[in-house]
Amino acid sequence: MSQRKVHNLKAYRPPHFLVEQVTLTFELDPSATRVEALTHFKRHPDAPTDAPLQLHGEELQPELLEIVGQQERPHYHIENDRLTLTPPAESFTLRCVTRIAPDKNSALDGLYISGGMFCTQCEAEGFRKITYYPDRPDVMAKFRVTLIAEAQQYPILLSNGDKVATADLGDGRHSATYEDPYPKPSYLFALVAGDLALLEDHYTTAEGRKVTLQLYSEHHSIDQCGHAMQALKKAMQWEESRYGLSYDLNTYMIVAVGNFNMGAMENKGLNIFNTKYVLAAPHVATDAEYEAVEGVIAHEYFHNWTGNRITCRDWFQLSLKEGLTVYRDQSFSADIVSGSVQRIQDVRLLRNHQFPEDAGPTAHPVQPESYIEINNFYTSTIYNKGAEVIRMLETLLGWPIFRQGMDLYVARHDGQAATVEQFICCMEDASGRDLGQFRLWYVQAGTPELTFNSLYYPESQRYVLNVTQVCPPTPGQLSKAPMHIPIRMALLDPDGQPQSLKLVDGEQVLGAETVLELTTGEATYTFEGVSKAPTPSLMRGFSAPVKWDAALDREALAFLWANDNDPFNRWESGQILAVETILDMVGLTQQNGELPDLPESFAHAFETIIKDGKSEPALLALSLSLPTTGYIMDRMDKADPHLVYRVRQHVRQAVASRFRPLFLSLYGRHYSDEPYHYSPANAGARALKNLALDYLLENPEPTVLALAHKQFHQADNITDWLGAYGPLLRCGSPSSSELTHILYTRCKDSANALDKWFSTQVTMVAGPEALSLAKALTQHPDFSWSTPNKVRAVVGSFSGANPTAFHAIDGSGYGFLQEVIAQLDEKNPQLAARLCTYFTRWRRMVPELSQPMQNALQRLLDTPNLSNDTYEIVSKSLA
Ligand code: 0A1
Ligand code: ZN
Repeated sequence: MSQRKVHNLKAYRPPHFLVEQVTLTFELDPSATRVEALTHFKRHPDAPTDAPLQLHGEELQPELLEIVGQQERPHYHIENDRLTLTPPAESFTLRCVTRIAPDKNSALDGLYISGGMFCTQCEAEGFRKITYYPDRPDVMAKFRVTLIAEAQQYPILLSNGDKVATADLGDGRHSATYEDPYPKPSYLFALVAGDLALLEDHYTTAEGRKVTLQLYSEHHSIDQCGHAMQALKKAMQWEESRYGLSYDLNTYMIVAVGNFNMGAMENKGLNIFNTKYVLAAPHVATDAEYEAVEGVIAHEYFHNWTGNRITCRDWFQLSLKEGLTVYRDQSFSADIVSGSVQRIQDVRLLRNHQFPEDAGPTAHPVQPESYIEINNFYTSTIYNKGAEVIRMLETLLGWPIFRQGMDLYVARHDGQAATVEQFICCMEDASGRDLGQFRLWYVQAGTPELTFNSLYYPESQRYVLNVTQVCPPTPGQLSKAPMHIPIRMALLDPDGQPQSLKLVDGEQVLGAETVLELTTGEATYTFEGVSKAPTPSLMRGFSAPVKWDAALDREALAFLWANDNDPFNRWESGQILAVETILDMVGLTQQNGELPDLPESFAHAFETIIKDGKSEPALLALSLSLPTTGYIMDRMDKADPHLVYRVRQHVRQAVASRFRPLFLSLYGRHYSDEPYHYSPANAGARALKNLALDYLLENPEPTVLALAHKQFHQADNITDWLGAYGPLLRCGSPSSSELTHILYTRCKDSANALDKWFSTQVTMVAGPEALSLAKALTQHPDFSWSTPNKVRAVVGSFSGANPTAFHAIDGSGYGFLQEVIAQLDEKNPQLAARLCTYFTRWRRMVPELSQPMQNALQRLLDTPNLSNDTYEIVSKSLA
């Protein structure tokens, strides 16, 4: 790691020069775009008078560099992607001309071309690939941007802010000039030029200002933008009513691009989106994607306040905008879809991605201390754990005070580049509380583990709850201090009703549910007046991002699965029961060499749930889903994916045959011939119906096969096509290749639909065949290594969603991924580095797998000219 530059939070220093105004002129040409930057610098009031000006610039050469109004050329030198210049005065304007080749930019960072249009991605450090500039978020400037391009090929020219001028240049080219009145860091700069179709609408803000909403996409997909437009309007309205914050420019633009490394980007007034999170039509997007479009549209919109108006001082503060914005988009989705379903999905995401990250070699705090490549830190820890930390603040302070803290944050820091510390100070000032210990959530990595123990004393009607917390060591942090953990809890009576709570020596009766605040390594709470032996319902709503052992027996878990009035805990209890049952069966299989029968206790509990007529269908679908192979593996010291997969499948088959009539009836009840219409209720019904079909196809006898074929042939939407096609493929139905062909013809005109055609195949075909299929699909004419969505669809799905194929005992799956990463690293380091995360769990695998996984990582480390991105993940994984 020694040769690579490490960036440290402790080394933060304010910039020597600030930028008041930057005027950019782009003469757009795919292979030779000319960029002229006129940047007006002013010395920072606290900077030493002899401090030089330092600008970032990567893969650039200045064609011209001069101080405006000065004859002689300035003294400068360029070293290690930095241009250092002796400033001529306290304030001056620098003219800099660079020439760049967007058509060669395969990293999709900076200015590049996607589907024939010019577009940009400047977060985190892409702007320095466009021109020399202080490319750091604490330098906020007003931008004026002129775009010049061939009028015929690029009729649409867009940049941040308001369009203030247009011109026909008379030589076949035209221009447009934009001004953004809000000072912003360079990472929020964006431009787009292309032949795009437009969907336009309007929104009137709470103050009565009319905002024009524009959604741009390629012509053939503009009719798929309506859902995103509705989502945008809902998000604008929601933020006004929940936070009193309105949009601040005249126009809000969103452009959908096919080649994009991430989900979307919140550039001021001009969001650029991966098409996956904009386009929605019944034959193109699944129900889950309809929901994701709403969530991501809202996320980017909410960044306008939490990210753009108030940005980050430096990249160590990334979670200041990301954790907070994820928390806000999750609350939005909870309000427009379903609070309980949203919560369960958010927790599943956290457990499947963030928990393994926190338990592995790349674990880092929500506020990291150091990094080699900032692009590696757009992680589940920064985003999802960051959101949980904000949510805990809301839990601890209560919504009204939390909202006052938010108001204070906006009032104090609007227009600034702020820090996590400043955010917490606002919450302290609004609440009058000391959040000193709470700050540990930002600086300590690792997932705390709670252990509960309890005893009921019927004579005294007292209930004693003891809890301990420990946080396992993580790289660079061997011991941890106790955290401030909110424990939302209730005590349920035998009818499942919460009993009212009163702590011994406590002044007040706490009501039916309370939040205990654990601040020490161990604490004991004694409740009095508990008239009936209770079942504790702990960590309700997943009140903290921790693991816990509630020390409940199977009977209590089954009771909670059926009766807890907290929907999250109802689901959670079923998951724990399933994990414990499967792990027991794994143990027995290891001992006896054969699969044991499904325990009756689990079957009974499952039957109660499947017969539950009260729960909303979406919730029931989640409740009946077994934990993923990955999640179960995370509970083992040394994980064997093949064994876990086998046992999990065995449980699925056992449940499926035992409850066949019940699944058939669920299927029938939720089947609909109505034309597709997305709504949370319809999506829930389809989810439950497709879950039933998925179970039924574990035993593919003729009636069930007929149902699946009928659905596949008659449905008018991709959710139902895949709901039938995926399990048919898994069960090896003889019709598979014909269905694959039919599905291809239905999907071939939509890149996003095709992505699912690719990914379903590599996910559902089990065993060694999957690898040859994945390899063959990378040769398919519709596959492209330059499109991250395609790489994720094939290579990502193979590595992340097909455990038996990826973890093939001969190491062939690892070899495939390793070769792909090594090749991709030259073209697109960000994408390559993300794929490395499939290797990071190697130490926790059984030896026959951890060795070949380690070897694959070592081969990667030995690859010449490895990017910083891939180097950082690989070297940390091996350390
Ligand atoms: N800020 C965006 C995500 C994003 C981050 C990095 C990118 O390139 C390295 C691109 C997008 C968001 O949170 O939506
Ligand atoms: Zn974000």
